[in-house]
Amino acid sequence: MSWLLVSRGSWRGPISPMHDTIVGLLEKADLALATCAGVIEEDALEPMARLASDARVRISYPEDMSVVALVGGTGSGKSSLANAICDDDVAMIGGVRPTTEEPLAIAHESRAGEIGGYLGALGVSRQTAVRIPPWLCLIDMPDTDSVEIEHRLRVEQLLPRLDVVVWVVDPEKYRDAALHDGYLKPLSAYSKQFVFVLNQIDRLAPAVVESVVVDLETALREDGIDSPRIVATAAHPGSGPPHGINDLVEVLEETIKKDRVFDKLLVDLERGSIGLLAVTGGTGLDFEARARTVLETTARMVVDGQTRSAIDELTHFLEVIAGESGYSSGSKIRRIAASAPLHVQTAAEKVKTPSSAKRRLRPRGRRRKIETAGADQRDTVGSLLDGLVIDPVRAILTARARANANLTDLSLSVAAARAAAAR
Ligand SMILES: Nc1nc2c(ncn2[C@@H]2O[C@H](COP(=O)(O)OP(=O)(O)OP(=O)(O)O)[C@@H](O)[C@H]2O)c(=O)[nH]1
Ligand SMILES: [Mg+2]
Repeated sequence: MSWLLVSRGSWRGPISPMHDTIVGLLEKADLALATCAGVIEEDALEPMARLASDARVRISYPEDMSVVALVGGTGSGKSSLANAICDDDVAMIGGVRPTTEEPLAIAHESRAGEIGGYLGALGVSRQTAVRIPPWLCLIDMPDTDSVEIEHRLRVEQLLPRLDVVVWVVDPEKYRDAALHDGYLKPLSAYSKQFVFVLNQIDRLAPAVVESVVVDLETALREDGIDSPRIVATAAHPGSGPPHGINDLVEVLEETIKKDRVFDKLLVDLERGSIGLLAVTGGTGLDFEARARTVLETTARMVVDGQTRSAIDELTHFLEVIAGESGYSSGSKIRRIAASAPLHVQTAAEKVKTPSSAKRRLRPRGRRRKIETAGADQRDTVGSLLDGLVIDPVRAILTARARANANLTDLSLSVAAARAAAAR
């Protein structure tokens, strides 16, 4: 992959060609969000809006530095791993659990300033600069299985905004259901951004390590993670130096190499747009033809004095369309359906139909006149109901179709960008 050197005021390192693609996708996301406003409830739009704004913040910071978090249960050895990677005692490790209360960010001395603003935006205020690889910004996180509910919330809040997550497990808890069901299964779409560490292998007989790694791999595959990257380490063994740390750094470097910052954003955007497409999809294509038929039937019923049947016909149609539309469009259409009887009655008042019985008694010439008058009346009723009832529904469906078109465009563009990134 070629890298461009682009000046961005203060130089922040090379910008990947994917940068422009992401900027373009975020513009499409903005457009889609704007057209979804009023079509989809704000609550449903919020995750996508947050995602787009988070992504914008992320790409304004160096893409050749990756924010890598150490995540896992208490006592698995996250802080010990951070220390071993830095070859320094930056993080407190301990026997009193949970030890790490607040996330601690660790970056290279020469580059800490470049990423500090992003860490601040993530709410990571404890930051330290040491000699770790310059492409790495490590975050030692509080535990995921904590009795301290705040720890869990912190981790869950940060997870979507990290570039790479290192899941640290130990030989006892690597099959912990809370980890697999609570985190890994729901997050398996992001597995390209995951690295797994089986720590504390010094506590296992050497002959057993391999089988535990295989068992962990099986558990991860069951979570939907196809090719998990697993590294076996001893960050702070009972005796001797740490083990497997270089392997871990190598795997991290490999994971980060290929535009991983962007992979994550693409997965997020794809998930977001597909989720919203499900809300806006479906209805609309044959609406006009169906509406015309219903208006003709309803108008005929009104002119024939069958107001009750006309009301039933029209409201039934609106209920069907509301059901097909669902979500907030559905409830808006249902509100229109509720006011439809009133409009049908107004239309009936307007044309005051002579009964068909009376019509049959009239002489031929007059009857023809009445038939013409009936057609006029049907037109009057039809266009009245079209304006009062069908038009507002049409407006709702048009807005929905516009939102759907923009979301489709976004999701197709994201899929194309993902395919290009995979090549
Ligand atoms: N034997 C052995 N002990 C380890 C290893 N790594 C860490 N420990 C010990 O495990 C305990 C917990 O380590 P920490 O690094 O504090 O664990 P943590 O995951 O940061 O824990 P929290 O901050 O509570 O989430 C400490 O007593 C460490 O000395 C290892 O590889 N082998
Ligand atoms: Mg810790």
